[in-house]
Amino acid sequence: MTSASRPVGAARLAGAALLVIAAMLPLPEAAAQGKASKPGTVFKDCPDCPEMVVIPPGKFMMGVDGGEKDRYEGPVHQVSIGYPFAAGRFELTNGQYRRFVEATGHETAGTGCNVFFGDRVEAVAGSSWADPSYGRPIRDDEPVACIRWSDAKSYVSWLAGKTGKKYRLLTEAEWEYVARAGTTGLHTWGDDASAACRQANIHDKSAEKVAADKGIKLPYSPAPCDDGYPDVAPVGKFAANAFGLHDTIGNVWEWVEDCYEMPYPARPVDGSPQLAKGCDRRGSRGGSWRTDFHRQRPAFRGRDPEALTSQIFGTRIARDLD
Ligand SMILES: [Ca+2]
Ligand SMILES: [Ca+2]
Repeated sequence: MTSASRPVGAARLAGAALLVIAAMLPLPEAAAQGKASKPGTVFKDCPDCPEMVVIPPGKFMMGVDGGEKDRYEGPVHQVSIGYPFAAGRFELTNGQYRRFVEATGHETAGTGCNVFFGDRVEAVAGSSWADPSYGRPIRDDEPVACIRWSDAKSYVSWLAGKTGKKYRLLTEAEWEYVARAGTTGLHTWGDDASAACRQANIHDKSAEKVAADKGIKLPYSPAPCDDGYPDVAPVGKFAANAFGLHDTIGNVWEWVEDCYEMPYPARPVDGSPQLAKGCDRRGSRGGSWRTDFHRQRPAFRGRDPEALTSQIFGTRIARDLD
């Protein structure tokens, strides 16, 4: 079900209206510069910069004492984030990434992006963020995909230079904190799996039907609901979480700063990234429109080589407050 056709509560409508009004008004100077650390404040540092949301300091329990074979997600440990920061309200979009590429001439190298063809994945020569092989042109309001971890890093470095602000990737702990947004269960939508399609563009019944119509039996089961998007969705089509962020779970995986280390080391537990033990793989979080439903959890830890490009891999940026 799309947001356009979904019944919307009065409170949500009021919230959306406020955001629209806020977007139309000149930003107060403090907010425009990110100095207003009131949680939930939405700001951007230039007219076409990504919208950022102020996230409050807080504590949460990171991880799950379980996971798939060889993918232990624990030990569960308390993380104390003692500072406010800003996180992208949405995944980084094609339009935002395009401005970076046009300004810098940055090239995404590689042999081609990994693309899904039914039940198999194949690197397609010539495919790239500009053409992730959707079989149609990309839209500026869709999340950028087919970017390497290093491309995401190059983007935030450029944006930091352009704005004079401390843009960076989210750390793995920060990502789980903002994705949980106060929830403590396995899934952010609770125990009712059919509720997933109101929150996230995930592998759903619409995706299963598109595959079935082509005679393809996918290797894993969809969510027991229809989210209206068999493949990637424009950002912000699904409900925001309690921090005001959209699409943390689903749509595209989001590269984070950390080196993947399993199990979690004893440190850090203060929101900073785990970089001490080497980076043969980087963290990626949240699942995607083409991910097994059981991985669509805030604690699930993607782990992939920095140079990987995939049709279902993008990012979400962060920024230190002044
Ligand atoms: Ca979907
Ligand atoms: Ca996502």
